Amino acid sequence: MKKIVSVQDISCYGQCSLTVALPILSSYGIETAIMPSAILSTHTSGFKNFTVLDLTEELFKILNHWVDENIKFDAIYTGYIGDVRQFDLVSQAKERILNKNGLLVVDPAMADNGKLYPALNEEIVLGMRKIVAESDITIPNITEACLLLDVPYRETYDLEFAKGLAYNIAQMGPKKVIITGLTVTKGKISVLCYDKENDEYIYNEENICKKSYHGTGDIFSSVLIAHILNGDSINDAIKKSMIFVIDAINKTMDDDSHNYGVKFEQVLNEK
Ligand code: PXL
Repeated sequence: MKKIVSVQDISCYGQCSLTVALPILSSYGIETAIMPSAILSTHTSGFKNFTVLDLTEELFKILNHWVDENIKFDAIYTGYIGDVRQFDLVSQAKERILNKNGLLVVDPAMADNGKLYPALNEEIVLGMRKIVAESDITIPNITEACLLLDVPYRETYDLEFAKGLAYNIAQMGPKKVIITGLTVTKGKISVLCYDKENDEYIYNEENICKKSYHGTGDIFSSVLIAHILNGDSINDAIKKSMIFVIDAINKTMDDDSHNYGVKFEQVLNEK
């Protein structure tokens, strides 16, 4: 049984970060530990006056205790990080609690639709660059890919532009760069992976969904990591993760009162 630790916040309400990563990874038979980076009343997109309790100092204590207990993981999966000190924590965790052939997977969850999330700033972008450089796999959306490379965000672009982003992020360090949320063909949503070890691009397209929702990036990353840890090829893992997210959106779209996240639980029950 594979063992993973996920470093991201608990948004107590809103179907994102740890409240989606934990159930999804567990349902795929992966033992999942957590390093809750902060506790927020809700996520920060679409809710006003959310509360935040930072847990940075606690995370260092948790790490030290796990080192004393000789606890190790097959993967570390990071998502939204709200405090710059936590980038060092991730680097230390890689050194101290990741198995020799373990994977550091960084979803640099910090921006969407051309904008940083409301509570974040440029220092977070710099920190994300540092842990992306140390990662084995990174999963930015197109906005995050532009921020990682300091390239101006564009609403329209072609596949060559996306390939350039993926290639250049791979030069920062990671072996695989998976860019999500691309629209290079009208009416389609796509994901592009650059696999540096095989010097190959893997491209998948699906029909676009009529609505977009918060938290779908976290769901995509969690399903993707589950498939990778369970031994699927990267292409199969990407395809299955795309279908999972699209199914979850389809199950949510007819409920106008449910606009803060998607009903991924129903997809989990059917798989
Ligand atoms: O889904 C990314 C995410 C995670 N955690 C928090 C967020 C966001 C996006 O806004 O605000 C707290």
